[in-house]
Amino acid sequence: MERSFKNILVTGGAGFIGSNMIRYLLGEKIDFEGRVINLDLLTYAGNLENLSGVAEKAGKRYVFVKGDIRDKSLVEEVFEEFDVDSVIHFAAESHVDRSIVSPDAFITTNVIGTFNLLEAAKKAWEGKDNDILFHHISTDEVYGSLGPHGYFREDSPYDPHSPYSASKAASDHLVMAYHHTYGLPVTLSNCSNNYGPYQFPEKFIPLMILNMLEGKPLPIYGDGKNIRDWLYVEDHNIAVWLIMKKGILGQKYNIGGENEWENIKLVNKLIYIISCEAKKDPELLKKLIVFVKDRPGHDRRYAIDCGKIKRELGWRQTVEFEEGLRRTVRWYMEHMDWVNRVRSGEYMRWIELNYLKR
Ligand code: NAD
Ligand code: TDX
Repeated sequence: MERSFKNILVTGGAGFIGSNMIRYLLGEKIDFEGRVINLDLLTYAGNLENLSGVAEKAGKRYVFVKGDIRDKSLVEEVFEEFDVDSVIHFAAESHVDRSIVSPDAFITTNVIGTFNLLEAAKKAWEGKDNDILFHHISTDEVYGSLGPHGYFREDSPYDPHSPYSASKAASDHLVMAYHHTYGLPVTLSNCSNNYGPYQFPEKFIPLMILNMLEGKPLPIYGDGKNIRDWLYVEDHNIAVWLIMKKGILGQKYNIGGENEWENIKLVNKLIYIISCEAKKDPELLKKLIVFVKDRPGHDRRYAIDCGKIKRELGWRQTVEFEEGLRRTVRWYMEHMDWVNRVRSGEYMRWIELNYLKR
């Protein structure tokens, strides 16, 4: 039997994956007619422009609340006011490099924030047993680093290496503990590296695209042979929705691209695509590559075994990598005004003026 929901609380819905998820939830492609409540603090990574057009089109089916998941009473209020029956918890500090420089917000948002949401869900849902669900969004990084062989499976041991992945691992454990101890209906997914429109330009793919378009250096950490498994963001959203509808309570599902790339090979692929899409000389783009000091504790390889979600829920990746990269490159080329606003902080100032903190 499939679950159905009326009021889905999406945390971090103004970020990269969360905003793509909200477009998906309120779009034509799925069988959801309820309401989405987007709770987001609008940190440097959260941008309401990522949802432009959504509120107007969705009418009463979309509500935005500017707020902090670290604020326990606010989180409880949101559950009560909007009769929340399900949560898709994206909100997090998400950039590994930032977690190395200043880990504090990673601990407070990713760990305490998740704890507050679990407590609020437990309180709000006591006595209810139908179609309620807390879905926690996590990452493959909790499993640590792989050598040249092998894959992360759902039963791989946790071995996080950065303050970011350690904070995500802690939140995963809390989510599972609330299921085992209190019977809270939860599901959890661990996904590999996402790419696509609206990704903040600090992350590898948008950073490389923009630096190529602007003729800036392309900084490659270490020897450039670290490997990531890339998935188009919409395929992540499709997987999350399948888990929410049909996933087994208390279980986790790995989601991955089955698409491993060494960083340096990926940069060369992007050079090829940008030379076609933006009519740039590939030889000049190659000259922009600079090998820089490695990230401390840099994980060597991530690779996901996503056999479980394929077998049990019938999920498949739908966007082939070159097609996804071309779409992404075109999106950034057509949205340079967005890029300039999120990079300059202009948008943040605008938000301060236009949204009163609750
Ligand atoms: P993002 O950094 O683009 O967005 C995070 C969002 O959370 C932003 O809108 C931000 O304003 C909001 N936020 C941050 N702190 C908050 C707080 N205290 N209260 C309320 N809102 C807050 O991140 P993303 O790349 O979209 O990642 C979303 C989730 O997916 C994260 O949990 C991340 O760990 C996970 N994930 C990301 C990837 C990836 O490749 N990007 C892969 C696997 C899992
Ligand atoms: O300038 C760079 N140069 C470089 O070589 C940057 C920003 C990154 N890199 C390397 C580091 C990684 O090997 O590229 C790879 C990808 O880096 P990020 O985009 O920072 O991603 P990663 O560290 O792999 O983490 C991402 O995937 C898992 C997301 O940021 C996390 O939120 C997610 O959980």
